[in-house]
Amino acid sequence: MENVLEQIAAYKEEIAALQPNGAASLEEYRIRFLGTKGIVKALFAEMKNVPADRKKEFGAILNDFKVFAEERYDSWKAALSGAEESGAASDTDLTLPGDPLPLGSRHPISLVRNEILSIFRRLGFSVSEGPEIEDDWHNFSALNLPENHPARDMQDTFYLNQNPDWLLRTHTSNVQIREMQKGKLPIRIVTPGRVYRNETISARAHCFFHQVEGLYIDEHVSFADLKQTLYFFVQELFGRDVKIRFRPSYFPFTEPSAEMDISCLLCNGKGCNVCKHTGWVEILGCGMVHPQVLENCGIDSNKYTGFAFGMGIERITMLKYQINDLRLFSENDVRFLQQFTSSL
Ligand code: 2NL
Repeated sequence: MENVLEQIAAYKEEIAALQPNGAASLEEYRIRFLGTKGIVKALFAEMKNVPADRKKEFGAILNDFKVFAEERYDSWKAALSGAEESGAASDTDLTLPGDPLPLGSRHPISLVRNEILSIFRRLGFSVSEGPEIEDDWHNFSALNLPENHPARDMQDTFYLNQNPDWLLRTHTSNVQIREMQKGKLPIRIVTPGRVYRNETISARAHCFFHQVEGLYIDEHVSFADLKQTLYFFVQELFGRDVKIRFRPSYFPFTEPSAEMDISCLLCNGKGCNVCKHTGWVEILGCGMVHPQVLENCGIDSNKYTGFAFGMGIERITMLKYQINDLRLFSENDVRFLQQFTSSL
């Protein structure tokens, strides 16, 4: 009994001398003194060894000690959480404004591509993508480009050194060829993507650029469908007042073929530098898919017809934002890029 009382007095002194210095030591204290296997519990277990006539005295001392240990714990804990809330433990001034996170902007090519795709999606076209490294057949042969066609020339096409049958695609038609080969009809797709041509870099030419091509194949698709689709497209992109005209043209993969002009956005058709005083600017090439191209992909050209078109995104972006040098698109000068914002 006397031993236990001495022990209690020693614990009391020990607790009184403790300094709170963190949540970990607070928890250590709780476990040691107040836990289910802690000192307070153990002292209460001593009760059974105390002679009956001293139980009341011992019980009172023990209870005092328990209350003392608990109070120390509570005030220590309160001091700690108070320090956390007020930030007193660090020198951070929580009232200072935060560091701004600068928002990037989309590349103008991405903005215009997204706008183009969203217009065609509303017409029921779906978006399809494919490989930039392609074989000769999917890029050229299937499209009715004869073996000796100038577009296949080393000057225009990047061939891979490892295998001269492989090349960097020169248009996104390869995606449409692959879609046609799947044999699921009808087809109504637009194919955005980067394409490559071996050209000397200047204000008007680059070794890569971006295209959106479109393809619609079903029974009874006509040139009238092509005209209405493209007319709707340019009205959505450039506004209701835009006018269009078609000029006959030639592509090996379409027959008949045409180039489509829109009335000049800058001078409204009166004549300026952009339209070279003609009032019109070319924006895309198009035509009815050549029957041989359909047959090359296993589609019955007696049953099915289709139209196709292709446009350069850079060209349309330059028109829309009056940009006069293609190189700006690939130099990543933030002073140029920061000027473009949009929801798309
Ligand atoms: C242009 C002209 C064009 C096509 C692309 C095409 C694709 C298939 C079959 C038939 Cl798989 N045609 N694409 C048709 C006409 C013109 O692009 O000036 N592009 C920048």
